[in-house]
Amino acid sequence: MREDAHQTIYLADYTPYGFIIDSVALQFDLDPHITRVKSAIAFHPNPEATDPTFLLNGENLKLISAKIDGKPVTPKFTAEGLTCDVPDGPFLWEAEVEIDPTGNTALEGLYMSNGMYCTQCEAEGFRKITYYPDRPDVMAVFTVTINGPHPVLLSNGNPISTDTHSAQWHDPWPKPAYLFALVAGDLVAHPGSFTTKSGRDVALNLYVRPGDEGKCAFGMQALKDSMKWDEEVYGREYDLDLFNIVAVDDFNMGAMENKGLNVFNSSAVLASPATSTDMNFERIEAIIAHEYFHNWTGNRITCRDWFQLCLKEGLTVFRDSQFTSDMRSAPVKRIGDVIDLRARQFPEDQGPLAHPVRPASFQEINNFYTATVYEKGAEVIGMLKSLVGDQAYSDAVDLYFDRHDGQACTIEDWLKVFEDTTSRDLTQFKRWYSQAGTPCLSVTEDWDHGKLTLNFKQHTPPSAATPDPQPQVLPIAVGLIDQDGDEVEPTVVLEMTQAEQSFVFDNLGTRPIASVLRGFSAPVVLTQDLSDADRAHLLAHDTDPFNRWEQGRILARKSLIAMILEGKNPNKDWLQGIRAVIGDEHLDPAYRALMLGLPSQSELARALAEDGHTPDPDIIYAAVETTSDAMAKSYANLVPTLYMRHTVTEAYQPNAAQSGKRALANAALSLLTRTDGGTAAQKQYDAADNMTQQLNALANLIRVGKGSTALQVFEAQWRNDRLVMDKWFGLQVTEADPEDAHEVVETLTKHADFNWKNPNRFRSVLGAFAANHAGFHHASGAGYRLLADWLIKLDPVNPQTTARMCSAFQTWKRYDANRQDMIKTELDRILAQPKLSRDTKEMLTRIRG
Ligand code: 0A1
Ligand code: ZN
Repeated sequence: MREDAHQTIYLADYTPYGFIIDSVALQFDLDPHITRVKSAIAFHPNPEATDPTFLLNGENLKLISAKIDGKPVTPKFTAEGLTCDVPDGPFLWEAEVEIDPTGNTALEGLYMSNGMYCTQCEAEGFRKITYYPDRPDVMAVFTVTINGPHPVLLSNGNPISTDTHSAQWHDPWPKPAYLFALVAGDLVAHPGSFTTKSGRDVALNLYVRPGDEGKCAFGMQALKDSMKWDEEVYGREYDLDLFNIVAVDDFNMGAMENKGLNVFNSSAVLASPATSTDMNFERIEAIIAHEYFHNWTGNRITCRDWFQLCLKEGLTVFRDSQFTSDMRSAPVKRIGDVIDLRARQFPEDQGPLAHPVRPASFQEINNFYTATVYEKGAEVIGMLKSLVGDQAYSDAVDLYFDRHDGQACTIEDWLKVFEDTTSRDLTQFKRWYSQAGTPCLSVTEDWDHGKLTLNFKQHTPPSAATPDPQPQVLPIAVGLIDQDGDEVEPTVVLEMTQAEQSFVFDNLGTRPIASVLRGFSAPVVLTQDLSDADRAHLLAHDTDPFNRWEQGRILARKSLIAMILEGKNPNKDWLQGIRAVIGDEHLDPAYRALMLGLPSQSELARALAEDGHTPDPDIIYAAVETTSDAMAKSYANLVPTLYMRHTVTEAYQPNAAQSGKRALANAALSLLTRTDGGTAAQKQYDAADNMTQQLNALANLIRVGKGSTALQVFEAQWRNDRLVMDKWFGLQVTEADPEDAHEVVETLTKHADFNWKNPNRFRSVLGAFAANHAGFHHASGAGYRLLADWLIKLDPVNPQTTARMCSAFQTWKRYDANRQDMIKTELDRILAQPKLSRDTKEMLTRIRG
């Protein structure tokens, strides 16, 4: 057991493991309370290692027996697990341990969910199953025997024998322990098949609990689409005869890429039109793709150590976003990703939790499955691709697969394939992996007789993680739009490497408007010296869909901030500019729906804080409400047509075309509700035959205070569907008036179905509460107290989910002294809990600063 709860682990201290594993045989005798795990592991010394200590990690294990080469041994227990004297040459370690899957509420290692056994081993969960070198650079071939009275007994790889109550599995591909998986239970399979481009027939199964069979078809199709896409775009074929996915109700994250046996949070795989929204469908498609793509970027080539997490995660997020762009609309996906990056990664990068994409140290690795590692990690790959170009990117990635297949790698290995294929020196680019903080980029212009000079300056605010940031390599995509709205310079990627740098565009007739950072070509905060009229011009004419949207967004933000700080009315030019776009029938409805979105309240709080103001959550809330009312009024003659025209009447399909229309119709409905008091929403609710329509209608009814009957009807209809009930819980919190949000939360947590030990249910209420900006930041401090109470309650049961939710407090220094004091009190109260988990302690200590 790790007794030293605060040991910091450093990237710089990496040393290879002292032994190589030739084979692993495991036998599980399943029992809900006393599961026996027998292991037989063949080791030989690693000639490349300098430290010959034989250390096996172990946590919460009861050792029954241990043998080396058949002779009983008495190991020494350490903070990490155990050590033992071993022979100089090859030897066989055999052990038997006892574990308690039912008592494992942390959902790491082997645990139970609704009567089924399942495992979660990333990052360090395997050590809760048996004694083992639980580190990603130790890769081995596993053979697994499972004994238990369950119809379905699954592990990684291919089945080699299956009897009633016993199954044997063999995974021919060497893998680190974090990719191990076992599932056992009374499950039903939704089968499918795929033939790879070289003709290998792969059996596919989606295993679910009885009753969920009707929610499998979409996930299965998404899996087939992903397999095909990875062959076509990356040339990567699947490498086993079988690919299994299992849906589990109790899961800390979205899903897990275990070799040949992906385990999914049921919310990330089960879908049907009646129970899932369009957004659910899109998310499920993306997560299935993500986990499948890990088979090459993560499993065949894995990470040397956990500091390299972004090697697999950044690249795999980048790949899944390419997939979604190809399956759906690329501009809509890009805008969604940027909204998400700004909402989740920017606050992390600009606050006390800031860390580089490749952190240099950690206490609890589970705390580093962050938006920085994942989403900024993906942005870094995108920048690399735009710097080297599409062909060179593809050549470099091919070389990566050729050179490193079967290895546990580092970011250095990844960058080297780019250096070798392009002859570029990526030393400076590597700062993206080692520096925390969001760079601030500013641009000014000089115009001189047909010559436009763009003068850029970059500066990254220092942080505890990076006290002295150096200039980054910034790919800045720029195009020029003239006064007639024509593009006079198509997109070029400027490569900025210095703190200050100018770029010249020559031979221009009249002075154009610069469309800068097209496609959000680098994850920075851009300040551009553009008049509102120029922004409105780009909103109307920019050929880059991202920047067109971005100009509308900036104008909206400026309008809102002027209202918040100076009590101004909504900016008429912005309202008019947006009207032209949303009324343009040539544009994709999904894109027009995005144009109707406003910056979130927390984004406004961040923008205010960036400009040196103290955000007042109540004033921000009021400004967003007033602006939405103004939009409803200003577009009143357009909204009913928009709504009617885009209400889909054909049979529901979760595809991009239909979901885009529904997104626009629902954006229109939320404006319409502001003028008709909920009549159209009630009609939509009553007529809805799919969850997108039903849930949106319900949200609008709650917003105008007419939701109570519909909420009761909804509950009666969906009482037995846990995923839909998560929505029912969540929506009431999201849509709650900030004044009563904490009371709504208190009432919901007393509901008989509020099973707080289930991470999805906990997040549906407390996670949604943290996202209700003005409700959570209520001036009384009731919101802070309430969340802290629940974090204190959850921590002993599930440290990982508790620690992740602590990030609700990460922006505390933005707010006024009163709120800061109240938050500090709550942080200290949680920190003072005896036996606080390492996860939560590390998070709160960093947040507290
Ligand atoms: N590797 C998975 C995410 C994941 C990470 C940790 C987990 O438990 C601590 C579970 C899943 C992915 O990227 O999808
Ligand atoms: Zn991943």
